[in-house]
Amino acid sequence: MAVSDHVNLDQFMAGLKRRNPGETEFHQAVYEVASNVFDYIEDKEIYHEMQILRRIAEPDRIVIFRVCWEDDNGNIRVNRGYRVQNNNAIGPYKGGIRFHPSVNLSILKFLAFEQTFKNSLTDLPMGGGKGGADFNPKGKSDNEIMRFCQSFMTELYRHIGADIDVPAGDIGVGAREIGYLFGQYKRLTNRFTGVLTGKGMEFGGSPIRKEATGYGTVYMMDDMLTRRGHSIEGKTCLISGAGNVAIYAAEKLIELGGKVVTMSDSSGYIYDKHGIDADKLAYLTDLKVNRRGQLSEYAEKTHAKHFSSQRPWNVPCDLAIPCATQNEVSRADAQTLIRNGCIAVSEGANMPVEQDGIKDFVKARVLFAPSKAANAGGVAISGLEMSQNSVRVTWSIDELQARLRNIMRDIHDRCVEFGSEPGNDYIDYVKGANVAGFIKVANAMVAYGVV
Ligand code: NDP
Ligand code: 2IT
Repeated sequence: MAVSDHVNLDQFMAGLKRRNPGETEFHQAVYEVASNVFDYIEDKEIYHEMQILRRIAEPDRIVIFRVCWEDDNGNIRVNRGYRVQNNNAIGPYKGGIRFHPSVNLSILKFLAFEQTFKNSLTDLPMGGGKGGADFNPKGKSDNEIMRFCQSFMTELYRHIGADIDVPAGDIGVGAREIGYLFGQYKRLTNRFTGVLTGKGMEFGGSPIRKEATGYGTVYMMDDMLTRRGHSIEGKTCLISGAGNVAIYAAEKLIELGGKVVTMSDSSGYIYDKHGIDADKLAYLTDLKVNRRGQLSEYAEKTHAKHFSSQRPWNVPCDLAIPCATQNEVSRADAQTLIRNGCIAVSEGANMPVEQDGIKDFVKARVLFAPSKAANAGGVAISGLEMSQNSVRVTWSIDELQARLRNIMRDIHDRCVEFGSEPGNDYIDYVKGANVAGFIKVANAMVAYGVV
């Protein structure tokens, strides 16, 4: 095979931007990985020769489709559905589905690209994918949600399968939506298979799937702090978001003796200087998950303050766990956190901190766990849900708790292995996660030759 001329990072990024114009989130995610991987592969000719990074940054396949549905007033509504199948070198495509009005190709390509490395880090056999629609679930009735999910699956079912592509939840897609999607898949194919994860316990779901992402993000925080002789006990923590990831991050943080003083949603954030305890969190969970309300109502019922349309990052803290959405921590927010004494950040959401903000955290030696490592606990338990479905068994809660804890510890340790530099005791977890995630996918692609 001919040895190709090496392109440098700038040339690589210029090519990526030319081929994917205007897709800023996708550019951002690829740059973060490429800037570390280019250093790592400098003296490893095979990865250059085989154009591995260029190939991982070109999705295997993208499906875009119309989703037509009827609202409760009899109006015909039209949305756009997507599935980005990024890479299946180490297992079937795997990754969530997002329903949010902001969903577009750039966001789903960034998420599918990230997922490829995240899933590799779990050490389970899963490739990377992501899907969704620009559908806004807010204010819709249960029947409207059901009709939308059924219409979405009526196209998607052709492209997925237990050994092909296994979607799950993400923003706007929780237990209710997974139930409707799975029901429609089963009806269309007459097959009961593990084609989705995050299912209800009655129909093949796994214990602790709903808790796994939030718990895992806190385990990563715990492992980073422990390595430096600190602990979560007594630390003040800012959490953003009030959805699946945020709620279970808060639960675990409180259990480990931390004090959670903020949570947020699209209405703004709440600040509870006494700390959100288990009872208040139960009230908040009922408000957000069962009644689909807004955090302003939480503030009315407790002593918390509600700050409309603002994010929580100016509140003094020791720890920060962003769990809402991408780019919710700007560079200025990162600098405020550093100034206020924050010592560690664990990303529950996907890519919540802007690129320059990450650089500032690293420069200030703030412990920083990037999302592809910190929030991998969710997809790890999804991978174990697939295993359980394949052999038609359900493992115990204790078994899954122990596996989640071990998987997160292994991910932490692999980040340390690949993120250490001689003579520097600060671990670059971003580099560690990118390089460790890359190696397994890259080696599988080398083994397959040019495909
Ligand atoms: P949910 O829909 O359950 O919760 C999302 C929360 O974030 C809600 O409180 C929502 O507010 C808020 N939010 C979402 N978008 C915005 C926005 N643009 N501005 C302000 N607030 C916003 O989603 P998840 O908890 O599942 O996902 C949160 C993050 O975690 C995402 O980045 C997702 O990709 C990531 N993630 C999720 C995993 C999972 O297993 N679910 C696994 C790994 C990562 P409101 O309630 O008002 O809508
Ligand atoms: O971003 C993610 O890792 C998820 N939304 C979960 C994916 C999954 O397949 O469980």
